[in-house]
Amino acid sequence: MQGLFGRLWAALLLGMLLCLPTHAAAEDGYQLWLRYQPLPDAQRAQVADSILVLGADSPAKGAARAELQRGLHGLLGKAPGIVAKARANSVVLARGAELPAGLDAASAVREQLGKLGDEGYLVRRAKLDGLPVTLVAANTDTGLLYGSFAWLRELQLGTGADRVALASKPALPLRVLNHWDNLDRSVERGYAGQSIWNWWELPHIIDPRYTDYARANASLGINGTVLNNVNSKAEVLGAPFIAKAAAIADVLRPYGIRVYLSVRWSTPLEMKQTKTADPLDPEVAAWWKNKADEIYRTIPDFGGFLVKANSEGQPGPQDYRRNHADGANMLARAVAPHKGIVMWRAFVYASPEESKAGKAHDRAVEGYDQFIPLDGKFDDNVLVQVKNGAIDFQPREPAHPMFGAMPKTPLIMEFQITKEYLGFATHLAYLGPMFQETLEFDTRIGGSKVTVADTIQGKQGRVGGIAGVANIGASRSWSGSIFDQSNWYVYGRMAWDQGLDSRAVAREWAAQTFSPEPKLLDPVVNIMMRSREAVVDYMTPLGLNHVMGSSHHHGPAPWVDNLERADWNPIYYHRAARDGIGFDRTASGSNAVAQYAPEVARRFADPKTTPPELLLWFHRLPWDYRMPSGRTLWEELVTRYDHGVAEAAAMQAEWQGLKPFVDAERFADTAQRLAQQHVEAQWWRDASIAYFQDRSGLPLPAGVRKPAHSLEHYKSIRFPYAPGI
Ligand code: GCW
Repeated sequence: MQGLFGRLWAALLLGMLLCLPTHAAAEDGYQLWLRYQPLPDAQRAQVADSILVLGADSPAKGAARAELQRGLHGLLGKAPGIVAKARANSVVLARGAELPAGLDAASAVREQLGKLGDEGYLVRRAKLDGLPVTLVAANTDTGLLYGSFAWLRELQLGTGADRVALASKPALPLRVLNHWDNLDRSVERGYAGQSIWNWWELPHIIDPRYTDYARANASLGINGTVLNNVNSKAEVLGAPFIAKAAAIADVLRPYGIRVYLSVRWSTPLEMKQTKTADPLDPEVAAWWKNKADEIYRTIPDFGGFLVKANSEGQPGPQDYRRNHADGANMLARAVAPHKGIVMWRAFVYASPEESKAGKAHDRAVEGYDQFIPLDGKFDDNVLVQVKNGAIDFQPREPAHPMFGAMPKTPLIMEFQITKEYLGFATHLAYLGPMFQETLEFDTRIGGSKVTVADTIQGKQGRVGGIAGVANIGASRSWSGSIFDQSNWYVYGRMAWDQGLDSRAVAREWAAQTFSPEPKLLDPVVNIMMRSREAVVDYMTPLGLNHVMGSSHHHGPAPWVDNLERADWNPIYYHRAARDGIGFDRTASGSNAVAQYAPEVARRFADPKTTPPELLLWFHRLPWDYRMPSGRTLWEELVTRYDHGVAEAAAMQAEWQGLKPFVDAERFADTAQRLAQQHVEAQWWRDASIAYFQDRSGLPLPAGVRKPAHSLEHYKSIRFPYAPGI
């Protein structure tokens, strides 16, 4: 009996212990990179324990002060005082116009602020009334908020308070997230749970999470968010949804974030308030003007509209034989009186005529073909939003030829942060190197170096921008996995500064997300930096693309050949047969290479000068084509698949070594995902090799492992309930 009681007691005690909130239990990823863990003793010196905010109060200053309070409380273990007069080491927030008389460096600060624009900031040590302080200065309250976040970031990275000296401003004025969130809270291509926007409960019930969302974005300098899916619905522009959007805008405003809406072209027609959606019809234009006025009455700083028109079944001006400029300009005129903008997407892949004629074409040339003739025809407040590559967010694409080809039109870069084609939230793939690769791509427009980043900086006094399709959802970790948070992070950091190095950003993110301990940082950064290339290798090596499962895009399906449109089928993209593989985009094929500047076109026109990573994107080659490695194309392809799988295994092994440095919860979650990634990498490799071997009719190179199953087996796998569709 006693034994049984003893055991019961022990079980009860254990149960109680397990229920106690422990430090590790809090590490579910919710805090993102804003964890503010206690600083080591050596680093505490001169970190402020008091905050002095100068000048008139404002919501943005309030947000900055609240973040400093939260951050310093975490870093120092005690709440900082809010003071009315500087104390030793106070952190002092002041706009240029509010710099106090007793500040020793005032004129130098003013001079520097002169170069930092509306959103830039300055953080430096200074003396105020003879006392050493940390000064955060900016020209606007939003700048002060950004400066506060930047200072907290430096402290989290381990920089001593006396050594922090920052001056920064964003290159691009428009740094936005695109949510593909539907009104029923499902998220197109979302792998992190439902939409964070609880449309049903809005506008009366405000989830505190909206504020944490705003904080996370403001910490990176993201200053706009498109709340709803580009596959939009007319209801978005009904009064109830405008009120909901207004409630979100109220929460985001202090954080310098404007809201935008995706609008459906045919809205007035569907609402039965006009008889057509022809952009040149005065009744239609008047409807949009009234609608814009109505929105601005409730959201005075509303950003504007994002539009997906005549793309993938969405209605648009071409339905009325008008072009994209006709459509964009009509909307632009509706928002122009309120200083709003229109972001018009260039993701189109066939004109109506061509679809009708069933003409064989190259999907990669469509955006350029439809938009380049319109250069110079867009109103001043229209920006054309271009995906990073000409097909569709593949693991690797060459930069879209539209960058650099529209000298009179400001462009927005559209990256996809959510990993629709890179393993959802299961696979670890840090996208920093991919973003960097595109931004650094040399368009050679005009014969000298002009990077893609240069081409989005705005033209002729008109601003450019950058957009990222969000990977944010209602899951506790926001992004579905811890490492997917790094993709939100690196997007935001590169949106602020396109010159940042992806490795440095990975380090920054990892230091804040886990710890600045080098024994942890080096391996984590190593895993991150090899991860995207691993995915490319086991999914789409050598420039292959669009070989994923139909519609959900999960897993390999290079064999698919029966979809309604030719250019939805994987076989359209890889063209593998007995005599070779790849898409000929040279003059003997679609001549898509001619859309690049001559120097770039020349490089891509010749397989010998095309980087192997893009070989089959531009060329159709025989299986025995000799690669720079000395291997045949077939051998090289198999080698790359194997390499991708080996990399997935190596990432998994490296993570195992990190157990002593990572809290149990995040360690286990990541370990499970890496294990599953390895399994799926094998599957990708096996199914792809089985299929391409069937096409090429070639034996496997010596020593290469046979696929685990028959091709028929891989073809039979179905995923009727995959997420994100
Ligand atoms: O990548 C494709 C996606 C669609 C998406 C479309 C687009 C929002 O598969 O889900 O639709 O691109 O960018 O419009």
